Parts: sequence; C-alpha cells; structure tokens
Amino acid sequence: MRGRTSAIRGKREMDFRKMIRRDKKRWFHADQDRDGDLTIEEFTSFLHPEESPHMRNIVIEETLEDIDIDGDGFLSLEEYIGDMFKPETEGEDEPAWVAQEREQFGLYRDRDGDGKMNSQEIGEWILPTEYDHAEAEAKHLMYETDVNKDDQLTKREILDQYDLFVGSQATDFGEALTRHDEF
Ligand SMILES: [Ca+2]
Ligand SMILES: [Ca+2]
Ligand SMILES: [Ca+2]
Repeated sequence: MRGRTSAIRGKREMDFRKMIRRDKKRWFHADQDRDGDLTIEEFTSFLHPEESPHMRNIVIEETLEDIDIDGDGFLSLEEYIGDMFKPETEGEDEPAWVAQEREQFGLYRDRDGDGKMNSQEIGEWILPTEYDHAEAEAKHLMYETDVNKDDQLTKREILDQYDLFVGSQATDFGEALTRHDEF
C-alpha cells in the first residue's frame, strides 16, 4: 500500500508543479503592461483566456500540453480521439460518435491534410475565429446591389434591389428603408 500512496502523492506533486508553471505563464501573458501586477481587465484575461484574443496562443499551448501525449507539438488522430474517448476494456467497440469524430478530424480539423493538427488547426478547433455574419451579409448585399461596381451604394441602386434589402435577415435595413420617408 505504501508504495501506492507515495506514487499517488508523487503524481499530485507533479500536477501541482505543472499547475503553478502553467499559471505563471498565463499570468505573464495576461499582464499586458508587464508591471507584474494584474489589473481587473488583465485578471479577467487570466481567468478566461479563451475570451481574450491576445491569450489565444496560451490557450492553444495549454491544450497541446494536455493532449499531445508524445510531445511532438502536434495532435495526431489518436491523441485527438484519446482526449475524448478511452475504451474501458481492450478491444471495446467504439461508439458511433467516436467514429464521427475520426471523420471530423480528416474533414475539418486537419485542414492541410498532413495527418496531424498543428497549432493553427488546434486554434480553429478550440477557438474558431468567428464568422462575421453581419459583415458577410453586408458584402453580399453590396455585391448584389452595387451595379456599377464603384463600391458605393446609391439610393437608386438600393431602391432597384429593394426586395433584396427587405428580405435581408441580418440587417433591419428593409425596415429602415420603409421607416425613412426620404426614400
Ligand atoms: Ca499589469
Ligand atoms: Ca503528438
Ligand atoms: Ca494538419
């Protein structure tokens, strides 16, 4: 028994040291003005790094640290799956969702198709850069409406494509047009 408990204690100490190391690193990056102290904003970045764009690399690094078992700086398919699913018995059948995740890895995670996820691919997985719907909608409307392609929308062009604007979901532009008498 004694050997076992000390092994457990050993593991705890290691986890603890790892935690401190990780926290120090995270603290350093959260401390944007590098004065060693954290303001409320800096502390928020420390607590919720996934919500601060400048903490993105730290979040990716921490994820790698956790899942990259062989420490080569990449996530293999096995490491990726191993993070979500560990068979309880040898040769246990994989549930369907795990098979799906394997497929996802090839289809979406490993974007450059080299069989492993690099930091950038990991970033897109855990912190997808948000698709800006409003901007996409504006670009679409602009493209459809700006007939003479001078990158300016005239009132005439908008009125010609009135149906498009009224049907637009992302903007309340249709409503705005009907509200404004000068149109
Ligand atoms: Ca500071
Ligand atoms: Ca690896
Ligand atoms: Ca890749």
